[in-house]
Amino acid sequence: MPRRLVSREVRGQNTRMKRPNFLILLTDDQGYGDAGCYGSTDLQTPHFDRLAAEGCRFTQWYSAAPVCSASRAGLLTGRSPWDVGVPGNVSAAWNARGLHTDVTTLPQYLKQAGYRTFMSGKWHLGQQPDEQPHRRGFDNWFGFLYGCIDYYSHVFYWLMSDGGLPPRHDLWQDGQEIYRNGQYVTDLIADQAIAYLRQAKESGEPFFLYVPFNNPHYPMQAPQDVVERFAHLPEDRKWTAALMYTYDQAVGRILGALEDLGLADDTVVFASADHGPSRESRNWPDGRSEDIYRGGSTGGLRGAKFSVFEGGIRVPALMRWPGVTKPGSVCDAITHHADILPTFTAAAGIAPDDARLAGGNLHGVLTGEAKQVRRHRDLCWSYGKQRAVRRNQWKLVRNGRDPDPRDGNGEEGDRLYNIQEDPSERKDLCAQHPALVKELAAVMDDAAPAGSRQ
Ligand SMILES: [Ca+2]
Repeated sequence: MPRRLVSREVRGQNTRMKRPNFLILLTDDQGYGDAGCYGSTDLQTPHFDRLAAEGCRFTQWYSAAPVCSASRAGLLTGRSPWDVGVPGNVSAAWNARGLHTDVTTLPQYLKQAGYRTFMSGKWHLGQQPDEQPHRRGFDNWFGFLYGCIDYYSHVFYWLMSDGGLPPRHDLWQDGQEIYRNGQYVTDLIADQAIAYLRQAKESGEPFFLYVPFNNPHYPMQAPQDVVERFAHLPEDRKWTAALMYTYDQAVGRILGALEDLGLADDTVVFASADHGPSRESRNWPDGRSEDIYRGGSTGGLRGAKFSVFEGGIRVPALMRWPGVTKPGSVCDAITHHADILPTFTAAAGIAPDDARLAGGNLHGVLTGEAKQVRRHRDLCWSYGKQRAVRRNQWKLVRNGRDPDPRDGNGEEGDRLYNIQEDPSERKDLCAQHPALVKELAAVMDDAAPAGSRQ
């Protein structure tokens, strides 16, 4: 263990951290098995893994949804995505609307507590002028508004032959279009985050820095020398490995800056993913439409992106909170993106008392004082016709879908699984526990009624 880490822990224990800074690092389509600290042996993620060694690794962390926009809506509002206008992905259509503008976001809450706020990376919660990050709680921001961009030209594209849209340049600073043609966007996102850390250090004010990367989302682009590092892997895994590598290098630079600036002791770092890996054929760099892409790993869980099975919503998650999390600790509690807002706002001293919040404060499970997170109701998911609800070891899944045809098409109707004994969700126990099924179905119907928008 490096010497400076030891000294930081000692200081963290002796001086109770007041109003910590918050840093969120988010990946796009990183599966539960896509990191060394989650069992991968072929990826290289030493900086991400270092957060696990220095903080807490979660084994049952859930994203708010199996798609980009809805997941981010849950993370940044603490509410159910379909409850805040984002039941699925925000469309790129010119007149599409995103996250409801009357919903208070995490950066807005933190600004009420005197925090500075900055975003560097992907937004995907609404591209209209009143929906952009600087109108939704971020003092300043850098990045892109749509679901993904070319890593070098920063053009949003969707194959025209796939019912898509014409290419559109999508790189912005505080709502003004900027051009950084030829520069790898992962590096640009890290550069902006590091520049912001320097400013924040100078100001002496507490800050919230949100860094949602494009990686390892398509288009699969990385410097040639990085791709060649993974040339020995299967073709699809090679690309995911390259994109996870460039992400990890960026994380290393940001964490290094945090330490060099003397901010690490006072900063809570949370690193996670928006949802499980993508099986979409457009992941293939050559645009092959007939081949399922299996470059991302769910770590053996069923499902993937677009599915409420575990592989679609259970994600890697690490938290380093000096003085709160123990180095190298593992948390098995059921935890969720919506827990971030209640946790961070409480630490900032402004916990909102809102029954519409889907999450609860993580502090107790982080210190070991509590076994479970207290929430207003059981955690629910809704995407299209799919529904899921989790209570203790039980998970009820309705119309669960398998995005990889190799696994079948999923099943219509309700299925009850014991996630502790059957994490791959294969053994339906509805017949054995009819009363529980009825109870969980009622929770699910109440949270996300059938017919609610996708
Ligand atoms: Ca995504």
